[in-house]
Amino acid sequence: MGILNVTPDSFSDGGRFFSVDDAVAGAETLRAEGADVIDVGGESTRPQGATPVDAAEECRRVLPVIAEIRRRFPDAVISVDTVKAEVAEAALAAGAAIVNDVSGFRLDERMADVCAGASAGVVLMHSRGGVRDMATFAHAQYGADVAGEVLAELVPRAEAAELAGVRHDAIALDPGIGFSKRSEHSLAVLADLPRLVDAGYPVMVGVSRKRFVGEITGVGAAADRVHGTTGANVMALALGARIFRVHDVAAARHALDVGWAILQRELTG
Ligand code: HH2
Repeated sequence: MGILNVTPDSFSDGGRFFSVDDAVAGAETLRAEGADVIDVGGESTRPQGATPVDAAEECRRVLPVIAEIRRRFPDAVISVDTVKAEVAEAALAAGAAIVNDVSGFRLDERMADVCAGASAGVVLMHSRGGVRDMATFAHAQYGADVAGEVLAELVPRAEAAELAGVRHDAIALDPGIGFSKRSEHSLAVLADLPRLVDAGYPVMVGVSRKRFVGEITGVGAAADRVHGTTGANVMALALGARIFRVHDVAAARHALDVGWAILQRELTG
């Protein structure tokens, strides 16, 4: 899954794709590099002072981009990164097929109905708090079993979505790396990914350029964290993750294709 942030303030690439033309060119590059899904986001959750935007502004940012990607690349699979049902509904109508909700359907109770009604795929990510503080440490309090707490908070979200009519096989779970988690918490949930896999849904991870990668490698500039990101992605693959949300698609595609070929003992990525 290639990341297309149509925001002025995302933590590592804010402002790059703020016009429709630039965003569509960005989507074309992500596809050419091997992305199977384009994840379009119009609201940043960046750690330092994310500014929530209203649904109208978020729609203004993402809808023309989604519609144009759909028009230019009819076979593209588009997801929309939003916590708002109004935005999800409009994005699905404009051509998105997947709703990626970093609140795991916590922040807008209409999300499940909207996704069920449109037969959308959904990504339910673990986080705590609201858009303004979910990527901070405000709610990063855990006991000894971090993955256990993430599971206890995330799996009921999936069950509630299913009760509202979202199909079981339309749901993926994401532990929310760096969301309401210090780096040690992110490492703990990554090491324990098999427990998340055992919950019975495909697992997605978003490790790309994140803080824990910078802390381990000593690379300060987010855009320069590609090699550390590769290490995290390949390890996550080995531990059972199957969807990888990344900025640097070519690096991830190549590394994960090779990792997958080893796991399958076959020369196909
Ligand atoms: N991380 C970010 C945003 N959306 N969605 C999922 N499912 N998993 C993630 O780990 C995830 C996500 C944060 O990264 P980015 O989009 O690069 O930055 P920003 O939040 O500033 O837009």
